[in-house]
Amino acid sequence: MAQDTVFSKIVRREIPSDILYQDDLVTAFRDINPRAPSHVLIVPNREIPTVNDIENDDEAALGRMFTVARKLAKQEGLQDDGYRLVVNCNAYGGQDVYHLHMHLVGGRPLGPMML
Ligand code: IU
Repeated sequence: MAQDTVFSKIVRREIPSDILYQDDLVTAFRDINPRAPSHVLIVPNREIPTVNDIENDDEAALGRMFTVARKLAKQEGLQDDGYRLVVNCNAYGGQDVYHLHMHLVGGRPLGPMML
């Protein structure tokens, strides 16, 4: 399947991005429109459009996203004050880019979830 979201292009380093981490399963880069002092996106290298499209074989990449989130939260100095991890799905979830991604957001009090 063709991989042509903007995030796939970032994963393949075809367009510039501030990549903080990359391995065989996931890539992490700074959000282009940060909503907090630290705002990093962690994506599986495979272009999974939404949470609805996750397959059993994706479990390793999805687990890696959390361990990378933990490492980057520490690297960004967020671990003691805390931070938020968010995954949006489809229109009502506020998803804009259809390549599954985890937001790592911190560096200021974030307040309650908008639910
Ligand atoms: P969402 O969960 O799909 O709504 O989040 C998409 C995020 O991707 C959003 O925070 C954008 O600022 C961010 N982003 C980016 O970092 N680089 C890009 O080229 C594009 C979107 I397009």
